Amino acid sequence: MCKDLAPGQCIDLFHANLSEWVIKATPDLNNDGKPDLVLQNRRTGAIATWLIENLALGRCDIQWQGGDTNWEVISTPDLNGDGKADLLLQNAVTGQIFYWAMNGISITKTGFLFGNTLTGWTVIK
Ligand SMILES: [Ca+2]
Ligand SMILES: [Ca+2]
Repeated sequence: MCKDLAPGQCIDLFHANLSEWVIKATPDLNNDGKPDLVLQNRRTGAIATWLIENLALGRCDIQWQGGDTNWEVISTPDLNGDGKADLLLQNAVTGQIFYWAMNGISITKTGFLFGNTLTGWTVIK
């Protein structure tokens, strides 16, 4: 699904339905010392990342097209210690916790941190 869109393409992509997208977090995805954007579509659950470069919108990517709104980006810790933020998602129904290891706007690895049902528990934001 990675498209690695140029800034102009990103603006076209988000402009069509900008009101559906919510900024979930502003982690430093590419370790340049500056925050970037993690957005989630409230209608579809789709997840996108968008680099900020020189106070302007840079490259972006739709990481997941969505289709299950139970999955929510809940935190963006650096899980593997490479200096780049990663994404933690939690399923609101099952409580399962899933990670995406990130290199900028590219996903390098994914997996469950906790794949069993974890009803009633949420990761503190
Ligand atoms: Ca950055
Ligand atoms: Ca990392």
